[in-house]
Amino acid sequence: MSQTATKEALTFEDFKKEVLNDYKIARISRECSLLGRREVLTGKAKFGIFGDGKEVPQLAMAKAFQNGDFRSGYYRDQTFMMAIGALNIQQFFAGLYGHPDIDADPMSGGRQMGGHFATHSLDENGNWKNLTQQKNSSSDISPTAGQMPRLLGLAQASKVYREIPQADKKQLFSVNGNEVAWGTIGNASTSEGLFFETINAAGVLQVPMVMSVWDDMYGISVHARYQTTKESISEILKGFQKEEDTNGYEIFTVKGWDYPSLVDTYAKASQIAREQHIPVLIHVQELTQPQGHSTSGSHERYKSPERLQWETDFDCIVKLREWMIATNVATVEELDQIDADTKKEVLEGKKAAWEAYLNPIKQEREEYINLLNSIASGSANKAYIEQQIADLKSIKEPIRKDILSGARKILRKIIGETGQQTLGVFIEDYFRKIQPKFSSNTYSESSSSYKNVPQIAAAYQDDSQMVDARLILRDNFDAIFNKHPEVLIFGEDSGHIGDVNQGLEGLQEKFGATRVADAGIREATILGQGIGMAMRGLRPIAEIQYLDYLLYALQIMSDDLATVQYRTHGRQKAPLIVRTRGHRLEGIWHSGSPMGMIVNAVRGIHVLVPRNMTKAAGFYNTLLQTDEPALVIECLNGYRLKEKMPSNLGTFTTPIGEVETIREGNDITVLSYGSTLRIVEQAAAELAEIGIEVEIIDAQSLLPFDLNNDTVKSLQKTNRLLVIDEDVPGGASAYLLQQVVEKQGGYRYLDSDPQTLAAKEHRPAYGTDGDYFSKPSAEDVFEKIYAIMHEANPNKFPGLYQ
Ligand SMILES: Cc1ncc(C[n+]2csc(CCOP(=O)(O)OP(=O)(O)O)c2C)c(N)n1
Ligand SMILES: [Mg+2]
Repeated sequence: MSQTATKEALTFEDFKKEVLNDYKIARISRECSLLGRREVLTGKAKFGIFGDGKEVPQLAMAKAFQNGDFRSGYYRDQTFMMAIGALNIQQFFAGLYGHPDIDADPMSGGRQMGGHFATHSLDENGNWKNLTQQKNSSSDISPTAGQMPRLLGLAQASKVYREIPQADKKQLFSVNGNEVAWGTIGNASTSEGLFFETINAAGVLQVPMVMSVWDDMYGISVHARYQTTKESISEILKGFQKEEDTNGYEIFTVKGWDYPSLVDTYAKASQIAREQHIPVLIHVQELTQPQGHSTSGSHERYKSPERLQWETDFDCIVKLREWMIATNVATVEELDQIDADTKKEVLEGKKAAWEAYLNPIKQEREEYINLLNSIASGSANKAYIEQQIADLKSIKEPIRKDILSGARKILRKIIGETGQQTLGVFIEDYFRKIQPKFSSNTYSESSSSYKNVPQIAAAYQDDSQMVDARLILRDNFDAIFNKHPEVLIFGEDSGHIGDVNQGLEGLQEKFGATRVADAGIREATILGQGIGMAMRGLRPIAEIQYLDYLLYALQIMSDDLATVQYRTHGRQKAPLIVRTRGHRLEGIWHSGSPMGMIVNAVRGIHVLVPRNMTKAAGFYNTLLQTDEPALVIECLNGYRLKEKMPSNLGTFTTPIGEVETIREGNDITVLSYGSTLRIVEQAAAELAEIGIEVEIIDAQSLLPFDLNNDTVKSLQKTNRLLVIDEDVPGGASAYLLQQVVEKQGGYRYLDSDPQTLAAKEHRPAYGTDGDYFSKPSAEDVFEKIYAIMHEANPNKFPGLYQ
């Protein structure tokens, strides 16, 4: 053989090996899907949604996927995860069973149903790993297209790092911005607004994003003709095609069963996105769903016999196999051997996963039964307990609920017996041990938690000036940008004019249009930009112009941002700061204060409501020292009020989770926050004139609220509580009441009804009278407090309206 021929032969051998390996991964993945479905149908797992029918394009995507890259995808991507080495058979089944251990189920530690994938960006202490040396997947969420906004940010991070390499201080996140963010989405889910919003934004931003649409013509039972105009997403997105002198996309279409074309297309897409930062859309057509959508239904109900036959014929693995035989990559015998081997391998992996899941529980059951036996022997309820033991023993595959629910029932029966204490201790210990498996990591548990941020008060000099409060924010942001190269801010009108209230005035000129940037009117993807960039080590501040428009972003805050740490068991984080401004100003959509809705939707995110701009600036300074996401709501009517300019800009902090007493008094405690405080202060001054001394507490941090229990200490002195805000009745005021009366035990100190004063139930009307008749006024506050005092001491405070 000549040298060239040897080389060619070698290359063919290498190629063959690679394809055979791909085939093997596809087969493993398929076997997992088939066996996974059976595990659900036999009751071992609760629900299954699998990647069968989508294996081959994912192999192609994995080939183009490099270290440092990120995936943001959905539940069909098991083959991809296997191909990049992030998911093995045992882990796949651990996820399906819900094994609540992050080492067994690295995707979520049993918290998410199977099919929701992730890699670990953080080590077990919450410190960043070097993401440039591993293949990364952001953690999936179930709401369809919810992965899209985050994808935009993951892609944008590369662009930012290419331009500002010093933002990657420890070189953990990027090598010259060469990383591609790979999105996957089902054809039907492209109907969601989030998909279109993301597509447009990425076209504007020109970021290295490759969006794959897995098209199987269906979204559960609903055919493409009800989903997509012209039944083709690539067809209708043609206007996004980049032309010579325009921005835009490269758009490819490819058949999902055509292995060589797929490999080719993905290689091209990767290069275009990686090198030129041009987004790419790959419409992968003619995919199938061999087992239907999920374990909850069967596709024979809605697919025609012809369609079902076509799906059998065009199954991507069948086609890959045909191609391998036709091109002499493998013989039928070789492939049959692989099929047989993988079947065995998957079966073994499944068994190992089941045992690893079940054995600890069985062990716990055994220990519990031993304890019960000893309790039974001295119990008047011996027969009952023994029956319980027999019942529990008869369960072939016990779960922890079986143990606990039985134990708690027995406890009620044996009150007063010697075994009561033993069993009580067992139950409490068991909860202490097991509960964290299901409840840890709602907030950061790392050393960068807000709890560890040192407090620094705002400092003033003799000649410190009273200034328009917006200047404090502006100059503090200036200090922040100087101090932290990884910080960037973006939002509607945030760049060129420096935000609608000029809190960023002049900063774009100083720090550049990447760090202080205008964004399109698209709140959900502004939020997503922030999530994705924060997941890649930047410290984004996403600006939502007005609190009233946060609703567009609230879904993604709630579903994605708030759950990042929880759903990854602390192995991913997105320390994004969301900046907005709200509370009373003018009319229905510029006076909103829907704080109850927000605090109930975003547990996992800090919700901070500073009463002035110094407090707000202090919150930003605190947050940049933590690794947690937060929402900061500035007072819309406070930018032009005067505040004293601190001298330690960028340094002073406002504590998270602490209240501040801003007026002392003995008669009643008024708890409030934000813009309402100024009205409360005015009323308090008027009440002082008639001998009622109000203690005013600024909540300032709604999530978390008053961790030192300072409010209840105030109640111990005043014995009266009124919570005032401008949310709807029963909104955040009800939340605060629950915190003080129930959580802090405030009811014990009350001599009067605890009450709330909120805005009207409707949205605030326009104009000064609209405000007066919609939101609490100083007179409302005065009279509400007066009425409480009247009830307590009618002689001293005769009724106002008789
Ligand atoms: C926002 C939202 N609405 C509805 C659902 C329920 N749901 C889950 S998957 C799905 C169909 C998705 O179809 P497609 O995007 O084509 O993906 P495929 O499953 O076909 O791969 C629906 C309606 C959901 N998860 N999220
Ligand atoms: Mg589909």
